[in-house]
Amino acid sequence: MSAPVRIAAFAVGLALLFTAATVAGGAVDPDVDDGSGEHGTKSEESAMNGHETMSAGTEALPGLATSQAGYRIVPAATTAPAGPRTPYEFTIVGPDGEPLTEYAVEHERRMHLIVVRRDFAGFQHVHPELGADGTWRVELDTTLSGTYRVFADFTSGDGEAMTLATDLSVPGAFEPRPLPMPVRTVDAGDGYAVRIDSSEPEAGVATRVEFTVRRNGEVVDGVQPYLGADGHLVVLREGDLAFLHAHPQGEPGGSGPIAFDVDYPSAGAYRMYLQFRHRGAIHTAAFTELVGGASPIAAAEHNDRGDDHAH
Ligand SMILES: [Cu+2]
Repeated sequence: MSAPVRIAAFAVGLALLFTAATVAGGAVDPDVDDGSGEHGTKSEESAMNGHETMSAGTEALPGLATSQAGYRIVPAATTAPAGPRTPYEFTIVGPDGEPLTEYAVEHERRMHLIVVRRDFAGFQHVHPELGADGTWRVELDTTLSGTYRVFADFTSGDGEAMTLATDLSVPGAFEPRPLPMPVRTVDAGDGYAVRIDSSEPEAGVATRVEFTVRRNGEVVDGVQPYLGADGHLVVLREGDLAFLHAHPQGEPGGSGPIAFDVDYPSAGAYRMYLQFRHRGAIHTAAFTELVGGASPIAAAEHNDRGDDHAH
């Protein structure tokens, strides 16, 4: 196909996808869908009646709230200077109003802190240290200016598992990055490439997602256990950055692809970060997945812009 023909075909495909997304929009948004196709007034009625607004996929998705079950995340500051090693402190305040000091160990740690800029740039997964007074401390890479989402993933000493989130703003010139296009194989740096394989992702059904790690072209068999599994997967929904828990399949130290079951709560675009350990180092591979009638607008925008944002 010549270049102009390919571009034209791409534009037509885009238009079709845009139409499909517009049509599907009402059907896939649980807050709006009432089956009648009359979205405006009916959804307002539903909201007022309080029914149909808590259908599957909308209730208590992790990572959308600063508080849950009486627990809340309290950052020492909501802004931080730009820099590669920026101190960050926070506490989890319990239902009794006191900083929580008792935590259960999950995936080998008492606290998992996931930090990512709201446009999915600058992903970090760090493990803060707990002070005797309940203050968690860690250093973050805030080199990129903009607003970050900070997810505290933990289980209280009482066994309450939750993901609380808050924003962190870093002043300076903000260069938003469009959502990367979905591709099957991504570069994870240091000679590593990771391929994603999954059945057609569908909202509301556990989707098996498998990752195959290659190093310098050769399949790596037997990655080292990391946080009690062969890999760690963080999945975030575009738009609101809902935080999905992915469940690793198989025993740590297994051979073959690294497998997870992912529960996508809705159609949409998702960014997922696979972390694995090989030869003593942690590597991260980031993927974009489009689930069930997702709008690829943001991804297409990226395609139009090409490598403008590659530094
Ligand atoms: Cu962690």
